[in-house]
Amino acid sequence: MYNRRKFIKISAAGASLAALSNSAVAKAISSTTDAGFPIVISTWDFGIIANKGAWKVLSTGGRALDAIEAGARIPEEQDISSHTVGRTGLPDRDGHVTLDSCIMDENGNCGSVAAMENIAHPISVARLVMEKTPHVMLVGEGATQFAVEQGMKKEKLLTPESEKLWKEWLKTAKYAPVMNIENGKKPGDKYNHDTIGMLAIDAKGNISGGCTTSGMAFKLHGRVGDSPIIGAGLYVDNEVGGATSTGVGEEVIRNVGSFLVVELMRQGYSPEDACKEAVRRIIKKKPETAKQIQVGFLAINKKGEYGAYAIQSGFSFAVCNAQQQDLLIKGKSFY
Ligand code: SD4
Repeated sequence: MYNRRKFIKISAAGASLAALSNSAVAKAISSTTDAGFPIVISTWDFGIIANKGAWKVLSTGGRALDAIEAGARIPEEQDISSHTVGRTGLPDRDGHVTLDSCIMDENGNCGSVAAMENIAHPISVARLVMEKTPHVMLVGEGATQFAVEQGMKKEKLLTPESEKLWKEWLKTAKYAPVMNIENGKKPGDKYNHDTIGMLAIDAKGNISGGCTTSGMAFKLHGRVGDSPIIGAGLYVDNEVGGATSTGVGEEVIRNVGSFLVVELMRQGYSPEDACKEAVRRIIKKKPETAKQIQVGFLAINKKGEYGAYAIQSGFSFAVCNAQQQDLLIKGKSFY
């Protein structure tokens, strides 16, 4: 089924976001949007390139799960500007690039890898965990070993540029991973660390989601964020919708954020209102911390309506459907 109708109420145009991508149309959204399906939505500005990969699958009648994997692999492979996903991710405090990812399908199946090294495509390993093992999650060396056994290439991931940035950080930065504020940027914002979280609905109306990240830059070795945790960084219920998160994963885990968003949608909240309520709970529990960090949620419901909400301004998400392949929307925020 292609798009039935679309209601986008535009408020002020997001001029600063327009600069993020030449092809992107950046707009502030003031209501939920019914976009129908197939559709794919993804966090941050690099969601545009990920969506394009997913759209190749969705627009030809493919399955949402395949679209998620195809889309997430693009920033894992290519996004040399971000240093937050896959091959170009920044390392931990000790110089290891450790990757977190998970994936979930329309049947409630899920797979995940955490703190995995030397494999560039954690989203694909997460899918293999889901499909080829009786488990949900593999971590560290076990995840790498499994990936290699499945035929994936083991390689050094620390790029010369990431190594340089890490060495610079070692010289000056105090070790404080959650509050890793450099140059006035907030932890969890797009300058510090971003995750690509993706949600797709295919032509049959089935929902899948995935997320992939190198997590918090210069984190403690072994630190795992929300992105590979089902219910925190991602949750899909094919009867209701899906949600994913970005930002400081510790706060998302504490509030089981993505599960909460989906459960709120089950109770009748719109995607945007569900995301707003999940953000509100994070702020309510730790108001002072919340002022200093970014957390954002992105959600879609069974009808293809989508929405997002973040603690801080600056959160963006990308939308791709039959009408538009490169829409970039500015998420609303509390601050
Ligand atoms: C984490 N949530 O590891 C991820 C990183 C992220 O914007 O999304 N940053 O905590």
